[in-house]
Amino acid sequence: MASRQMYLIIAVISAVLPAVTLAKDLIVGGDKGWTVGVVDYQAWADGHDFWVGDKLVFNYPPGKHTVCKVDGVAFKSCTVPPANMTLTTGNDIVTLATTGKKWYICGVGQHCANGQKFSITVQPAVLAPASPPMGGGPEGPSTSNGIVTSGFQVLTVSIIAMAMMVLA
Ligand SMILES: [Cu+2]
Repeated sequence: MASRQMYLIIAVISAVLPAVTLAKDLIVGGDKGWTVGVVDYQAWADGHDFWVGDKLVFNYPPGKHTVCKVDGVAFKSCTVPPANMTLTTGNDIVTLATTGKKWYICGVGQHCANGQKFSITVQPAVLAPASPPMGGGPEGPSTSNGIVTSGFQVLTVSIIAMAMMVLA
């Protein structure tokens, strides 16, 4: 009986929580924006969680920088893709549509070589509510460290705890 109620609670939480986590806009570099020589973008990326449905916002004066999505090899070598694959508006919004590793660089001059680049790991929008809050997950993203415990996971645990108290 009790376990049946738990399943019901988990089902309800599964249905509700993804909506809570959707559509988060992340301003790359915060109020410094997308620039060169000022922000450690990898440190910025490592300090955030990225979920499917989130948006990356690149703010910069048009003409000063660009945004290129590249693969891991081009990321390392700072190889700039063709112009038609480059974003240039100065308010470029990239929706994270799929899970896995993504790499972004600036295509102007030596900016990438000078640190205007970062990689992220995008996680699935729906996280199994039963997974432990500090567990790191089966994917074990390289950016993961103990500091990054998302509010989402805290919320999940809180809701489960409250639900259990109500039914106790
Ligand atoms: Cu640049």
